[in-house]
Amino acid sequence: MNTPRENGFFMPAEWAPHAGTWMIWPERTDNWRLGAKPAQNAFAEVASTISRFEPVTMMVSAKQFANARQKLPAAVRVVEVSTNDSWCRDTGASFLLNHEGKLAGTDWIFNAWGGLQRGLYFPWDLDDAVAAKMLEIERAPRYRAPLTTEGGAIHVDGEGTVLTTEACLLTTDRNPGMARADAEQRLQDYLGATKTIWLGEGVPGDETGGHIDNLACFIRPGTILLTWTDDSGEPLYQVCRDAAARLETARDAQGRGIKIEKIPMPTPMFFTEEEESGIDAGTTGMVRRAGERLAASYVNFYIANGAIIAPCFGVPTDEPAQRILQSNFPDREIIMLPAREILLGGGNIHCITQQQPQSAKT
Ligand code: KQY
Repeated sequence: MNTPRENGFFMPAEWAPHAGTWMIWPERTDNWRLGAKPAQNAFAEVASTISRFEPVTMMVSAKQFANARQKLPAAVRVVEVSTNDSWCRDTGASFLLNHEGKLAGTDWIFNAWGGLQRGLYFPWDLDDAVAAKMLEIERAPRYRAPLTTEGGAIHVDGEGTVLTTEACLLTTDRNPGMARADAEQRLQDYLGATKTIWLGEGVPGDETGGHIDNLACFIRPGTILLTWTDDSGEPLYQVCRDAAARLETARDAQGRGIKIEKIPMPTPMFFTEEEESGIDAGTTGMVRRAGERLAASYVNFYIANGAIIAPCFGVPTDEPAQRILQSNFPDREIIMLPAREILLGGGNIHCITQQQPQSAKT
C-alpha cells in the first residue's frame, strides 16, 4: 500500500468544515479524581456544547455505556469502544481527505507518550487500537504509519505544512534512533504534507513530553498562535522565545513567512491536596501530587464549525485570552468552558477532541 501522500490524501486544517467530532468518555480513576465523575461532567459539557455546532460521537466502554448515554444529550451518538484512557486527539485517527473529498485516516503507533521508558501507563494496547476502530465505523481506508506519535504532537495548515516539536518526535522514548529527516518524511507522507516546521520544547511540565497542541497552533494559513509570557522567572519564558525565534525565520509549504500572534499563558495553577486525595493509587507515570504545577494553556482549544471551544480556569488571564481568540476568529462564536477537571488529567479541550472533516457525499 502506498502512503497517503502518494495516494493524494492530506490532513485538512482544523478550521475546514467538519462532518463531526469524536471523543472518548473518561473513567480511569488513577487519572481522574472522585471516580472520574467531575471529569465526566466536564467532558459532557464539552460534547454537549460542540453538538450545537456539529455531530459528536462519544466512544465509551461497555461498563460506562449506560451512564454516558444518560449524561449526554440525545444529539451525541454513543458507541462502545474499549480504551485505556480518554485522549481522542492522541489515540484517534488523524482524518484525511483527497481532492475528490474521499475520507481516509492515519493511524499512528501509540505508546502512551513514551512507552516503558517514560510513558504514562501500561498497557496501552486498547488505545493503540482506537484509530482503526474509528476508521472501521466510518468505512474509511486506514493507513498505519511507521511512526510513534500522537495527534496532539502535530498541527497542520491544510496547505502542506506540519508544525511539531523536537521534544516529542525526536526522542528515544518514541522513535529511538530515528533521524530528523526520516521522522519528517514519515510525518509528511502520512499527513500529505511537504514542509515541517520544528519547534523545540513544549510547555514546561506537560506530561506528554511537550505536545505542540499545548504550545502553539495554526489559526489560519501563515499565522500561528503562540502561548506567551513576559515574566523572565517563568519556565515558559525561554521556551516561547525559542519558538518565536524559529517561527520568525520559518517558511511554510507555500513559501510564506509566519505571522505570530501571542496569547498569555494562564495564571499559574497547582494541584490541591483535595484534588490529590481524590485520585486512586495506581502504578502509572502520571504525577498527581499537591503543589505540582498544572501545564495549562489557552492554545489547547478546539475549532468546531462556527465556534471555538476554549478552556477557562476562573483566573484573571481568562478574559484577555477570550478577547484575543475573538479578534483572531471574528466569524466564530468563542465559548470558554471551565476546564480545570480536564487539565487535572494532563491535557485540555483540544486533547480530548478529534475532528472528522466533511467528505464528499457518496
Ligand atoms: O496533549 C494532549 N494531546 C493529551 C494529553 C494527555 C495527558 C495524559 N494524561
